Amino acid sequence: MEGAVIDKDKRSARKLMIVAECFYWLLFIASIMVKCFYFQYTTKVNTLPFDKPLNVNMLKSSFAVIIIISSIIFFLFNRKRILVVMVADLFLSWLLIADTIYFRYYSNAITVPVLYQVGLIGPITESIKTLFKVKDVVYVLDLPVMIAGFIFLNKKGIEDIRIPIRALAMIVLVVLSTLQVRWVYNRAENVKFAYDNNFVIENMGILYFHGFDIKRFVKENFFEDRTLTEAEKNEIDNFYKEKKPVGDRLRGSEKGKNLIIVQVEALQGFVMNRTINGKEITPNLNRLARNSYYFDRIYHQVAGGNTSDAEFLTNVSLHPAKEGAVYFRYPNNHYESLPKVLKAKGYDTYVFHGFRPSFWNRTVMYKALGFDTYMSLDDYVVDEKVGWAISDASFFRQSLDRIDMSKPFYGFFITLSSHHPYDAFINYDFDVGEYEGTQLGNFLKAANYVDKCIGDLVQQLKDRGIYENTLLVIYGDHSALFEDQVADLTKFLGFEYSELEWTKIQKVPLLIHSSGIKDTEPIHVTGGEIDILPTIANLMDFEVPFALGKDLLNTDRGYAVLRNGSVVMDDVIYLSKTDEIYSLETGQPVEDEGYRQEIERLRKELDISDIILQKNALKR
Ligand code: GP9
Ligand code: MN
Repeated sequence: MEGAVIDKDKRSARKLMIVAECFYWLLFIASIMVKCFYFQYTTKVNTLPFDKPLNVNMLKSSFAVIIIISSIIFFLFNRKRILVVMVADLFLSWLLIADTIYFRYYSNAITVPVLYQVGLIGPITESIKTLFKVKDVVYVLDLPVMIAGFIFLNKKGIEDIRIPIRALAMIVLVVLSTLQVRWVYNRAENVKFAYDNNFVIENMGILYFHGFDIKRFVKENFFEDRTLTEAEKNEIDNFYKEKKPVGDRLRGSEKGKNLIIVQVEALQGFVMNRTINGKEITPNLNRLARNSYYFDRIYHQVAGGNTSDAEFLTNVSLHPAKEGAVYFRYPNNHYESLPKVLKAKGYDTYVFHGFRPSFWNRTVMYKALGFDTYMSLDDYVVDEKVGWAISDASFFRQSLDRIDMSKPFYGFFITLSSHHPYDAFINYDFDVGEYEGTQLGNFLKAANYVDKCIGDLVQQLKDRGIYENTLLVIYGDHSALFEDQVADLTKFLGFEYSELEWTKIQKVPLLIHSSGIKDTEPIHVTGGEIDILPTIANLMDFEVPFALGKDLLNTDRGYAVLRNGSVVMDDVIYLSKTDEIYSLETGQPVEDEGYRQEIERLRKELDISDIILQKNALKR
């Protein structure tokens, strides 16, 4: 009789424990879910309305990730599981608080590389107080209950659950949740994940993003051998030793001036000095080119990082990564760069780009490149919108306002309005005749617009009294039109499509202008974006021993090594796809051992650049 009563008591005590434990798990899942939800909106990664499909899917994915975490804890920890749930709650709350504060400052969530970039977190410690908002208390509201609950359950004794049951529960939940995550992933615009971490967060949720980031970091750092071997060290040293300057013509002719570099979005070379219906497409650039070192055979060398690769080529004079974007893959490397060199010479260094700062991982990468000031979309007043964001006209104006012109400065301006597919210019007033309504036509209008903005920029430099003392460099980042536009483009430019002809038009204009450069002829030497830095260094009289490019004004033989392995020289072109050399003049294949050897030697530049990136070799 007594035994039965004790049994009954035990059973009800056990039931109570099960209910209490279920409640504890639910509280954990619900709290983290609420905190994730709060994170997504307080950082404005996701925007209203709450019920739009993207937001609903983000929540589905977030929920699934929490279930995965919970099931793994349940399986692994048996009687310690409640302790681990509490620790997980504390840890995830801390992580989300850190993400929030960091995000309010940098418009990015914390990534693994950031964790050991103390320099980057440095300035934020000052502002943590100001960045913390009262409503962030959401992150800690559940903690007292979580801790008290743990003490209570622990005192009562946590029940042992057999492995098969735990394993079964975990497998079922992990499989279902993973399917849910995949489902959301497949519905997201996941190609964009390569450009911007915030797209991942927006579509998949912050917890998924951390998993994604850890996976990427582990792959990059533990599955790739990143130690520089003695042989590689020698290979790099020998390569640089052989790269001797050919001359010092114009050395220091622009010494001590301010430097403004304008990287123009999608400014492909063929628009220069060309008319349509009797009107110049780029009258300002054409005029400027006649008073500049104007290079008309510069090939873009970008790869998977597109715009960001062009920035990297210009400021570091290394090739971009073979795959993916160097800005995402190697933000932790040590770089020697144009901003660093000029900073050491007493210049203030600025980078300006009117788009979201997480795009191409710019916040992180501009620190690594050594820019003092980065003005991003967060810092501009979007008083005029064209295409993706602020218009180039307003962008130039507001950027110039930001510069302290009483000191020597380097300003790197990256424009945006003329971004593919150029729809923003459909109604723009510039007559493109038969190309009206086509993508090519819209691009020509975009080029005309950005040309006008550059004309205004030069006028503003004059009005602000810095024109005479500024070296102005302008170039396009990459091509404007893909092969889907080949029909219009071949008609417009009057050529017949072939791999060779297509490669030949992958050029961007490069103008180096200052008030002292007058009545010039175009310079036809072959080069690439990688050559911009050494060319400026000669004119401004500083050293860039780390640069892989050449000084375009002191070169006896032009060439450009493209990231796909093709090589363009002054007279021939080697196409990696066909492994053939062609004469640029006749388009006919050329078989010549001398060329082959020279091309092999030039292509070495890619290997050296790859080693430097993969092995962080400039750190030495
Ligand atoms: C966005 C801009 C465009 O910030 O740089 O990048 P893209 O799509 O040309 O690489
Ligand atoms: Mn671009």
